[in-house]
Amino acid sequence: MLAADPTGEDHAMLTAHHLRRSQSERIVWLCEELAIPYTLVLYDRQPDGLAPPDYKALQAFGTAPIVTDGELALGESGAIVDYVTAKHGGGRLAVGPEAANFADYLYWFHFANGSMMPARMVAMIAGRLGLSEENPAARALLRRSKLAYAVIEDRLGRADYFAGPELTAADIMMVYTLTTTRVYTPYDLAPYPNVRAYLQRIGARRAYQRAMAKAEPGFAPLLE
Ligand SMILES: N[C@@H](CCC(=O)N[C@@H](CS)C(=O)NCC(=O)O)C(=O)O
Repeated sequence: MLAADPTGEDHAMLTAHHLRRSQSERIVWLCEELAIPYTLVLYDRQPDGLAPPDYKALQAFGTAPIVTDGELALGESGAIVDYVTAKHGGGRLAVGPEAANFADYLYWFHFANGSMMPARMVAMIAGRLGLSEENPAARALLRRSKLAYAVIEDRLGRADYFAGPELTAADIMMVYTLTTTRVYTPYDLAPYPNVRAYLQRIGARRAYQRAMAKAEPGFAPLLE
């Protein structure tokens, strides 16, 4: 999957290690949006859902996503997105402090894994433990998912993309939390028309289509 780089920079060593149905789809999508050369390696989850030993061996914590770049093995979605945009993307898709939407960009970029993913994880664990909103402790925890969807719905009623009128790396971080995460914790998007319209905009992007076709062949992205 290596291609000639029009900037002449050496990106040939950047490898996105994608664990199927995981947050590492973000990195494939990012590389496609930036149109940078990269190598893609796919890994299947083990029966227990964990990454296989060869994935774990890439980096100390061993969770997806991981990229390798020469001698470097880097984990954590946010760190990787920042690294790839800065080091290989010439800063494209990032928003700097000079921009009026800098704070929005930072907020939504970090909301993805700082608030939304934990809320979805809590919902997943509650579901696996058979806890519903009938349980007072679970109700308090599950409220966070609802609140997260409510603030996202409000945001997407005021802007086409999370940071403003253009797609940014904040969207790269957020989209997984609204799509593939629903494989593990289904969530009815019917009450959220702005979220549904946003996901249609994302699904229409050629880079997103290419990324999902390469990263998740045979899997229809959860855009509805
Ligand atoms: N905060 C981390 C979370 C990484 C994470 O939990 N990844 C999951 C996939 S979505 C994983 O690797 N699961 C398999 C495993 O733990 O072996 C990040 O964004 O990189």
